[in-house]
Amino acid sequence: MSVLYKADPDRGRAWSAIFARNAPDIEFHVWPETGDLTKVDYLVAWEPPPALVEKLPNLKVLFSSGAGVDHLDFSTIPPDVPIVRMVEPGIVDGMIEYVTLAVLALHRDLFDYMRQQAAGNWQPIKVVPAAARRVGVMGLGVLGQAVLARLGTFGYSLSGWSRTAKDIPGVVCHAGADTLKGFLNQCDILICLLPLTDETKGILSQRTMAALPRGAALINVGRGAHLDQQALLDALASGHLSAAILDVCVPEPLPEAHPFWRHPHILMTPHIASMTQPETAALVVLDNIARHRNGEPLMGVIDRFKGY
Ligand code: NDP
Ligand code: OXD
Repeated sequence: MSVLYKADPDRGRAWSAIFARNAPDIEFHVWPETGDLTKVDYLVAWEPPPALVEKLPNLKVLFSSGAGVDHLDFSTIPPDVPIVRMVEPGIVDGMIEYVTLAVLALHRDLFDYMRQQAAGNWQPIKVVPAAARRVGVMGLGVLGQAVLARLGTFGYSLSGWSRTAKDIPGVVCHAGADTLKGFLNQCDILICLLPLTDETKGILSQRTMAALPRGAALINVGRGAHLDQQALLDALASGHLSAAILDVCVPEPLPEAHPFWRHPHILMTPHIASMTQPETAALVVLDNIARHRNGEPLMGVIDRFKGY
């Protein structure tokens, strides 16, 4: 039994130690050390080289080392090989922290206070009660729902949007493209936690931003390709949007001269909102390998047709 890990090498060493401790019968190889490729049963990967999968004739399951699977080219993965995305507590906790931080920063006007401090200006801004701040999440999956549950503890007025209908206590849920405008009309802070698919690419468009109330703010923790960058610059320039917090962009990193870098109303972070944590993720993959060996259903298998 052999596992090949092709993702962050530092974290790979931690994965290797966890496998050695918990499943010494499984060979664990951290890229670029691969062992005999014809013996690889399971691949754990982030952005694998395009030709890698065809060199693995005995591949049984492909595990994405992240929650998203948009970095994989499905056409290179044999149809009978399930693709499993990462659903693990470490990613969830990281995303809850990041989005909570971002919402609180926007809600409590930190952008304005940073500008005021730089200008030597001591000027209180009226505090908006949390119940009067409407926070909306696009994507009501594992991460969207976890984030909403935590935001609910602050008392925000919460809504969410997904492809299929949801019933989440304390959250006004909208489903489907026809409901998008109505959902956006009610979001003072919009959080994108969608997967990147053919349907969601470019969804943070001029039209989407125009549907938000004047002065709204955007948090993008989905993927950079969700966002129309020029539309954001235009919306900030006109004052229709007040601020954006972006953890993802295209390309990553942005070129040095890109206007986002020094924009006074944009805060960027280098795709760190949440990260797969070896301590929890390796155990989740081990559990899935055990399920596979026992002929049980795997957790987190994606639907290639939907793209997530
Ligand atoms: P899930 O697959 O659990 O949830 C995806 C959600 O998006 C579902 O609610 C789904 O709707 C909804 N959705 C998908 N397509 C559409 C559509 N066309 N219209 C409306 N809703 C749609 O994913 P996760 O919550 O685990 O992760 C979401 C994304 O977060 C990842 O794909 C990744 O891009 C990003 N991410 C970013 C990280 C970072 O550090 N910045 C870290 C981890 C993830 P339905 O429920 O109806 O199927
Ligand atoms: C992920 C990510 O998809 O880190 O897990 O973006």
